[in-house]
Amino acid sequence: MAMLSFERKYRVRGGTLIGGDLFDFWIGPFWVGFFGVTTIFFATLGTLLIVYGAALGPTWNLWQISINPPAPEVGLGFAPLKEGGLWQVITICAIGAFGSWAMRQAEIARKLGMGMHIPWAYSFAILAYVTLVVIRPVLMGAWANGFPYGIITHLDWVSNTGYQYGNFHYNPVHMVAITFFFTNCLALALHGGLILSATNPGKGGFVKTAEHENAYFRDTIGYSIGTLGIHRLGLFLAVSASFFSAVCIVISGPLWAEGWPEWWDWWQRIPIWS
Ligand code: 07D
Ligand code: 07D
Ligand code: U10
Repeated sequence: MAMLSFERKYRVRGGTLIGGDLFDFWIGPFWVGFFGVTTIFFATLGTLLIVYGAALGPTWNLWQISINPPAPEVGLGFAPLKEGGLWQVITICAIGAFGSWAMRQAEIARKLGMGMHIPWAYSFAILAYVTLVVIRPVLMGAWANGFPYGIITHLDWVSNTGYQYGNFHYNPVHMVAITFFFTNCLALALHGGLILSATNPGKGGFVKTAEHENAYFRDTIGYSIGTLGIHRLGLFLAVSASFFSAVCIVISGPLWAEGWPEWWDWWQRIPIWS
């Protein structure tokens, strides 16, 4: 692959955390690095195990393939490969691959002398996943509480788990997480719209500056968060969405085992009403 004009300047050795110069090279557009090798290792092994699980049957239909966690009786023990053991090893591979990817992001940030914002942000996605397949199952005493690895079956898991708590919409932390997701979407639409409207004015128009952008929002809502601020806000909203998602599911079961609508009974019992 051709080198882009800036790559000769930035593609230099150094900054690795592990492995020194050993893996400090590029293959095509990809920097390799120690954690690149561990990513490829875990991702390849995990994918091959999913294919093996699919080969065991009963279907090759991509949407219906499912690698299920062990039965509840297994508790937190090891299961035979064909009875949930595959799910356990694939989970280890997934955590290995996602963790390696975060470390790879950190090494590349170091190589370029940049901040650690991206690896930290991605770590919150990993946290949500680990909460679903490790932390909550451990707190509930069985791997069976993890979600199955299948395109349709993981949707069934979300629905079943939701209805297990009556109406999951009543989970107050689910409300907070959803609000962060929606706000994140609004903020990105506003930001994308604002940048395009200022910097891509169409034939014959003039490119506008940050002053125009600030003035636009001051005119509209009386306040502008600023050009750096909107990116801080975006990162905060996105990370908070993942964080409160992790919280909303980890409290379902370990902290609150009834229906979520019943949780709101405290509201009825406030003395002020009587
Ligand atoms: C666009 C970046 C690209 C990533 C993509 C995903 C695989 C899986 C595996 C055949 C935004 C690649 C997919 C590698 C193939 C096998 C075994 C990211 C972008 C394109 N889900 N989920 C999807 C995962 C959970 C839920 C789609 C992963 C939780 C609902 C895809 C995980 C809960 C809906 C997918 C995960 C949940 C989906 C699109 C891990 C709560 C949908 C994802 C590792 C979070 C939607 C058929 C997307 C859909 C969908 C992947 C976890 C709920 C298959 C990898 C258990 C309600 N999920 N998901 O675009 O169409 O993400 O489902 O935690 O409606 Mg899911
Ligand atoms: C877990 C993904 C991590 C991904 C990683 C990377 C690869 C590589 C490679 C492409 C967290 C994977 C990478 C595989 C791919 C290449 C090359 C992200 C994760 C590490 N809900 N609900 C949520 C809404 C209902 C229920 C979260 C809305 C019903 C349960 C979010 C609605 C019931 C759970 C959310 C709604 C119900 C959730 C999901 C509306 C069902 C969870 C986002 C409008 C009857 C889950 C931590 C998330 C959760 C969750 C939104 C409805 C049940 C806030 C908007 C009422 C059981 N729901 N929900 O967590 O919190 O992303 O998970 O109705 O477990 Mg809900
Ligand atoms: C943003 C931005 C901005 C930009 C931007 C962006 C945010 C203003 C300046 C970026 C945004 C975009 C480009 C927009 C689109 C992005 C999305 C919608 C997000 C979703 C992204 C995707 C869906 C794409 C996902 C693609 C991925 C993850 C790449 C997949 C590639 C790999 C898995 C390879 C990774 C490479 C590695 C790990 C290292 C190198 C390795 C190899 C090349 C392979 C060779 C292997 C080895 C050397 C190791 C040997 C292997 C071993 C030991 C394993 C063997 C094991 C066995 C079991 C066999 O704000 O600014 O503009 O652009």
